Amino acid sequence: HVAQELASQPECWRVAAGMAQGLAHRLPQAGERVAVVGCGTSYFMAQAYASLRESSGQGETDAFAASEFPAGRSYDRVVALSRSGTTTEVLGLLGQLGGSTRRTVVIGDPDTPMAAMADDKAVLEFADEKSVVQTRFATSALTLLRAHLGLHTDGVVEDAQVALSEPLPPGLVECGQFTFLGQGWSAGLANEAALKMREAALAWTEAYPAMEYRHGPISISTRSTVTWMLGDAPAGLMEEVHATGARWVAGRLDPLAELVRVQRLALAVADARGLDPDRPRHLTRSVIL
Ligand code: F1P
Repeated sequence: HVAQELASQPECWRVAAGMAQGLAHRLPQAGERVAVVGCGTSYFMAQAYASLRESSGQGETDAFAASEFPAGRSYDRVVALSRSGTTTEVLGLLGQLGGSTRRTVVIGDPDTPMAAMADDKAVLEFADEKSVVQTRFATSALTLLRAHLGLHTDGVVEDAQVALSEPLPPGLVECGQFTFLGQGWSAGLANEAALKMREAALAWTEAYPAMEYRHGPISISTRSTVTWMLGDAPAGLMEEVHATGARWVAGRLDPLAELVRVQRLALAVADARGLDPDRPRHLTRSVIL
């Protein structure tokens, strides 16, 4: 399933971006104080969206893993991202919020407990997935939210098509360790890139905000490390990474489309290791306590 779902992302993103206007009144309004929450992949998309919204000047926006929401903190609106609509920590949090907080959910399935608890819903049924390992739901949810912010997303669908059709850089599959770096909103995408490599390929991966990598983590870098920068690299970082002997991969595409390239790498590494990405070890499609 995951290979087919991954490949459908350009079309899903086109649909998601096209829904933004019609859903505008159900999504965060300019000036609201917003918290965005989720678990796993959905949390990393929350990080990316929070950074985009805050930097676009539309209002203070914090991202939390649903289990780490600070008790007692009040927001105008909490936006929960969840493909399944059933994840325990998200449901628990939505149930605890005070009446003055608006609950907004971005979900894949309308017929779920999360949908029933929400004041506002954005349902992306077309992007729902059979796989355990998430690809298109998460990226489509982020595309909807990005388009709702009015950010320039022309070209992202085309970039995703390029990401699907171009060969991956040669030799990556044999590498022993994968580090993903991002800055601003792409720091959340770097976290998601690392998670894909773990879930699908059981690979040793790490992820950092780009400049943080210099403050200790770079000590593990060797000739068998791949360091993949999602988005523009801070000046001088590539040279520092090269000096460790590591391979540097720079993203030319929109960072969300770069994530598609990493999803493909995760499947390629899984294949090389004899793993079935449709049966990831120890994982379930929805994590319920
Ligand atoms: C999120 C989640 C992730 C995990 C895996 C399956 O669920 O459980 O934590 O990484 O990809 O999905 P959801 O709340 O988005 O359904």
